[in-house]
Amino acid sequence: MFRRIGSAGAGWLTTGSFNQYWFNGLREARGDRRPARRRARRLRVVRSAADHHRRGAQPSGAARTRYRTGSGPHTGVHLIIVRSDLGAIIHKHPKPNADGEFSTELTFPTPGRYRVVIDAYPQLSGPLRNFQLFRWIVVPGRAPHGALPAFRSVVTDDGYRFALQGRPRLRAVQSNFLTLRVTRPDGSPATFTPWFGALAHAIFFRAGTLDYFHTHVCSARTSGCTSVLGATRVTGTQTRPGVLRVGVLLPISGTWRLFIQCKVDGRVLTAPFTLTVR
Ligand SMILES: [Cu+2]
Repeated sequence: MFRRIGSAGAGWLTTGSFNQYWFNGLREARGDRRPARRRARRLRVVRSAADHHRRGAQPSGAARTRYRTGSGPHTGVHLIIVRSDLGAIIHKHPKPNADGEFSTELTFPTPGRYRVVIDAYPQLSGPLRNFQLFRWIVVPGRAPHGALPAFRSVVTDDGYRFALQGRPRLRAVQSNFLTLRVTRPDGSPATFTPWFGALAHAIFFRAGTLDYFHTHVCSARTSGCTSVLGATRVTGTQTRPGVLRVGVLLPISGTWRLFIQCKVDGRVLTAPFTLTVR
C-alpha cells in the first residue's frame, strides 16, 4: 500500500509524439519503518488518450503504448532521476505493462529537489526516435548543500578506478570522445557486463539548467547504440579490455556533470566527472 506524499504532486506531461501522460507522482510505502528519507517510494506513469485532462477524467489506460524491445540500450523506458545539485543519481529501466504504463519503487539517497527524466523509446517505424518527459519532485527534509566539484581526471567507486586520459576539450554540437581506463581494486582491467543493454552508460546533465543527454558504449555485436543530436551522431566503443571510448554530444556549452555507469564483477558502478563544454 502506498500513501501519497504531499510535495510530490501529480500532473500532465505533453509530448509531440505521444499525447498525454499522467504522472502519478510518488507514494510512500505504508508500514515502511525506516527513517522518512530512506523509505521506498513508488512512481507511476500512465498514458492516456488526449484531452482526458481537459474533461477532468481519469486516464483510461485504453490507448496502448508500445516500446522498442531488443538487446540494445535504445529500448523500453529509461528512468533517470538526478538531484538538482547533481550530487546523486538514480537510473532504472522499469518494465512497462501492456498498456505502456509503469511503476517502480525508488529509494532516494537524501532529501532534496530531484529532476525526473523519462527517456522513452516507442515502437515506431522510420528512423529511431525517442522522447523525454521531465518533471521535478521534492523529497521532504533538509537537502545537502554542495557546490559542484571541480574537474578531476580520476574517480573511484567501491575501489574501482575510472581514469580519464588527457584533459578533455569538448565543444557543443560536435561529437567528441573521452577515453576512460577502468581498473579493478587490484589494478587489472575491468570486464564490463552488459547492463540495460550497454557496456557503459554516459548520462550528462548541465549544471544549473539540468539539460540532459545520454550516450552509450556497446559491445561490438549490439546495434542501436548511436546517439543523435540534429544531424550529428556519436557511438561509443570499447577499444581494449577495460578501456571505454565514450561519445560526447552536447547541445550547448557550459559546465556538465557526466555520470558513467557500468556493471563490473556484479556491481553497478557510478563515476561522476565535471566537464567544461565550449
Ligand atoms: Cu543508458
